[in-house]
Amino acid sequence: MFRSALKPSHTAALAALATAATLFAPASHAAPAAPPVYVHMNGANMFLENVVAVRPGQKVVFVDEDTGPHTIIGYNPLTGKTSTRFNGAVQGTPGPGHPVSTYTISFPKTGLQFYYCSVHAELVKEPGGRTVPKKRPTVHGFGDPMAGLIIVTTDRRLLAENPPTSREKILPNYFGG
Ligand SMILES: [Cu+2]
Repeated sequence: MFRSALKPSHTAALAALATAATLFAPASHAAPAAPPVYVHMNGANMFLENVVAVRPGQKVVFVDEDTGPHTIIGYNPLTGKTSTRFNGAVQGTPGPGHPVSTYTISFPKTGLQFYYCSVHAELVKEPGGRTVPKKRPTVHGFGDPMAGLIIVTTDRRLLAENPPTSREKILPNYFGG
């Protein structure tokens, strides 16, 4: 009884598998989805990997391993306009073993996506007309403003130049304050 009771469901499972195999067979020819590219915020009020390249649709994940909060806001250096879509915020973390706050975005088309952190940098229009991020005078850190660039491209050479840290979500050595 037990065995015969199992049989129909077993048969159904096999049929489902066969159907799934048929359905998904063409997908095996497609390239596997690229893993996310990670950009880390550390204790230096910087985006550690401040230039990365991704394919259209590939995820960029901003990871705050700092103790303080940051924002990630897209802007157009030609017009000075900030983006309403590319506009994220992340919270700080007490340190290793605690959860990290992340912000994920992807871009459907190729192009250049400039961004900055409005907590630690500000956008300034230069005399030539170009808008650039500058370090806020009160912010500790290096001379460079907290800003970065995402190159959305299908160029394999550019995609291969991402720093090794951009492949790991958590970097053990970059918790800061
Ligand atoms: Cu910041």
